[in-house]
Amino acid sequence: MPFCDEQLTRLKPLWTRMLGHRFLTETRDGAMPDERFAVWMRQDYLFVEAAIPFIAALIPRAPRAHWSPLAGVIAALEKELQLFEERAAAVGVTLRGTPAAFTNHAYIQFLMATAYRASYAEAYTVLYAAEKAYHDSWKVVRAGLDRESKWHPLVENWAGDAFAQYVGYLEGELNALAEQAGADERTRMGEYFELTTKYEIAFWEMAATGEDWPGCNSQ
Ligand code: MP5
Repeated sequence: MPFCDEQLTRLKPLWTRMLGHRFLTETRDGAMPDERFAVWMRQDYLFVEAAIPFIAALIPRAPRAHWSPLAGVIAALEKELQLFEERAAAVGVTLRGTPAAFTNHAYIQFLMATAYRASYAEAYTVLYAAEKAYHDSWKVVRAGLDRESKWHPLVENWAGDAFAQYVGYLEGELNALAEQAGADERTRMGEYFELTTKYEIAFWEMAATGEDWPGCNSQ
């Protein structure tokens, strides 16, 4: 079985938990308070920004055929940041000035540590799992969201066809990397897949609860 199918089967209970998270279902049903959605926007803006040096750090380690696609990912991330800025301005959300929440901070550190310390195939696993998680998650939201919702342009960014194609491309490349990997590396790739899925769940939880740093409750 191709690596991605194998992992998505193995991690089905976690994946189901992620896709059923109340942040997604309440956003889909129009029940998510704007202020909670804004928490997600501010945090994800920081995450997407941090994804740029993550991708940039992969390029020197990537096979030649991945250089241009990875450069394309950086360009897409810059466009995504503009989309956040445009939406924030349209709905009156202040994007900047909030520090990274605990979970977001940890996830960003995990990205960077992976980029520098893990193998290329392991780091590519994190990239694929994070993108696939966002595509599947926002498809849950899109399935019931009012087309007129002010959040629709953001939802469409990850749930739409162009993103589906990109995730499909990553999947093919990751399956090929896994084919070339030895048994130990393939096992570690599975561990990175699982950790990334857990971070994605934690990210929805962070947004839904407006998480503070543990022990530093300022409210
Ligand atoms: C993505 C994201 C998708 N924006 N935020 C999290 C927490 N996980 C995955 O990645 P991108 O870089 O926006 O395509």
